Amino acid sequence: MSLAIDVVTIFPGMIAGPVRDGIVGRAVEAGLVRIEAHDLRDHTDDRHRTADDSPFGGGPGMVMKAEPFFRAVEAIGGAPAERRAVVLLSPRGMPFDQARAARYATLHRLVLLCGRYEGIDERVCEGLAAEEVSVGDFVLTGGEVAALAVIEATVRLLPGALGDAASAGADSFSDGILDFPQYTRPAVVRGHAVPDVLLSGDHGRIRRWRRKEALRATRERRPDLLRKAPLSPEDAALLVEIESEAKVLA
Ligand code: JF5
Repeated sequence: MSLAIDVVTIFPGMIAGPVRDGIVGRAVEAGLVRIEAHDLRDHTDDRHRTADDSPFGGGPGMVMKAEPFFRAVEAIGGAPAERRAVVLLSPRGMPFDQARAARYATLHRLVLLCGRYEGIDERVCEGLAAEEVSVGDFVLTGGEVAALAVIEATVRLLPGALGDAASAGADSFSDGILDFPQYTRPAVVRGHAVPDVLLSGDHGRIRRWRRKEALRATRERRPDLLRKAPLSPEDAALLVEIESEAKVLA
């Protein structure tokens, strides 16, 4: 049984276009995943197809009404609860990460709900047992771009989605730290040379250099990841080197 992804949105075109391209489009073509965007307004019940209303308790802006989301998800239909997730994209959500993408890639059904304005009536989350998820600490104008990020991160993990050359196992985050830097021809670009070690043909030295630069980037940019990552005794030794190099520069 393959994965089906259903997106509920007032802008289905924001999803339908992007999922035709690239790795995701190819996975759809290959039958690894079905992706459908549903217009929330098809599940409203007034002449104006109203999807929002003013907030109880007052305040600025509008809140998305609950009932159209309930109807949309009922129309989508189910899968066994342990093989399905309903996910609401919002800056209030739990952080989306590689582990969550890996879990979504094991499901039969993933339902993504896109909010806009000041948010979605809280009873949608309660009533549909939805998990509220955020793709980062910033505010978008709607959940659609966040839903696309979840779709990409999930679909590329489906068996067969990446060519045999590429592999999801070799990415940033597959071992909890950032990737090492990459270089390609020519050997000098606008006066900037490739590190000599990468031209040496010495695969032991290259492996060690890459691990060290991955650790250096993680220490510099994402010290939070470094504290959680499973580090070997060799990693610890490389970090000591990096630390003393950083002191010299300081
Ligand atoms: C949204 C209310 C949803 O801005 C986001 C978002 C940021 N990270 N992950 C999702 O979603 C749109 C904005 C305001 C609900």
